[in-house]
Amino acid sequence: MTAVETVPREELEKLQLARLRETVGHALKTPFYSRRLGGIGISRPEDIESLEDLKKIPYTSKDDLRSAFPYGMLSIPLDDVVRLHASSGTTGTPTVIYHNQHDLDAWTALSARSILCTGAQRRDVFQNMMTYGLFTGGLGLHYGAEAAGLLVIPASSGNTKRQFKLMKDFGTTVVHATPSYMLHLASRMEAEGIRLEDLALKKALVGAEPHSEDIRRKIEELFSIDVYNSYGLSEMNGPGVAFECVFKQGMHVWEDNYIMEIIDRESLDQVEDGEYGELVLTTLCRQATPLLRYRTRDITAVYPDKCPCGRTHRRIQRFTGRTDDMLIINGVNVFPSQIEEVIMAMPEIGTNYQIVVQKMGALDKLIVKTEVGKNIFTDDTRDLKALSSRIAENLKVSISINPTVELHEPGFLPVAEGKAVRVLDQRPRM
Ligand code: ADP
Ligand code: K
Ligand code: ZN
Repeated sequence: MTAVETVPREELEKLQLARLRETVGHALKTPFYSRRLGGIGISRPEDIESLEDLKKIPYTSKDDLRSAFPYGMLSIPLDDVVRLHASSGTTGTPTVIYHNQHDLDAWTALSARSILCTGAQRRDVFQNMMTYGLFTGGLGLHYGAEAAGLLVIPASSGNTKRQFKLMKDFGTTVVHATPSYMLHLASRMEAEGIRLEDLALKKALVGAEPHSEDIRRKIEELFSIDVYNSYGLSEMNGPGVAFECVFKQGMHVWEDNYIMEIIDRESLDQVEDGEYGELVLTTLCRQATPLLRYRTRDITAVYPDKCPCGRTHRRIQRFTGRTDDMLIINGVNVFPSQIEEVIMAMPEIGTNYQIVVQKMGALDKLIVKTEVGKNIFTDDTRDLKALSSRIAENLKVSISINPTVELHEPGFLPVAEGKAVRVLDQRPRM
């Protein structure tokens, strides 16, 4: 355990204040924040006198990030940027986070800390089954696991057969995946001829999507392993924002790297520890894209008591939902507005559509139903097939998910009375 994980709260707050000032200094170099902070009389880091002063700063939203696209929130010269990650915006414009080497090193240290916090060790073999790429799930913990000295298998997501083979061949002891993928693996085990004894699995780190305590227990029983909850979001780097320790009672938010606030979703005022509200985070160790009071839209509560592990960084509860309409489909974030944008851009398609999300086995399935002109429904189904694959391709480009597309005659879908019910999330409630 690193010393900062158990630092007394008073010292932790001093460190937060010093780092908040630095962060405000970086933020002032961005067009977006120089305007915003200037508007409330903050023009130098020293204008932040105490942590209380953070409350003067307006919240930052995903829309702010989008409106600053591409470089409005960048605080350093492009020459010094070494990587970017992007996640879906509410429409076609993604939200982009830039990193310099300092930022990546800080993130690596955090994800190494997170992995070690679950009791993983140098001798562990870590199979990373999260997607590598613009998503942060893959690369985020990859570098952390290497820095922590584990043997990393950069398997990326999908291809169940190969995942099992890698696990068997290299004696994988720790995996990183979405909880639904873990359940999917379990359901495929018998068909793939894998017995539990063939595997050396001890732990799974799961995140990127909401899941219940029951799901955790189910995965633990199916594989006879320990499962730890992992939270992150691209805007705050990615995985490594909050992680469970071996006590598995909530996730420690790494408060030396983030200032955490929980706010009432209506009044936007801070709630007491123990009460549920929206998580708001401020980066403390990021130079290229500092974010002040970022509204995550994720709903959680702080555990009021101390963790038996001795860490002083506060823990948060499992997330109970979001304050916006974002869907999480197999760990991938999708806004209904992104789907609408794709559909509306295709002249062959009418204006009525429906988005259905279901469970197919352990995994999520996205079905997009649209109405098209009657004249396309002839005995020759080639046009229909071509159109639905074109819609599916366009959606895949926009949301990185392969949907099932259903085309229907005009009048098939329910007509909207008042507010249209366009999204049917039919997955079981957790
Ligand atoms: P990641 O690849 O780490 O999931 P994204 O930016 O794609 O990052 O998605 C972040 C969002 O995913 C969060 O805002 C939250 O809604 C959801 N999420 C991530 N981890 C968890 C978790 N452990 N439990 C519930 N939801 C989570
Ligand atoms: K996600
Ligand atoms: Zn703990």
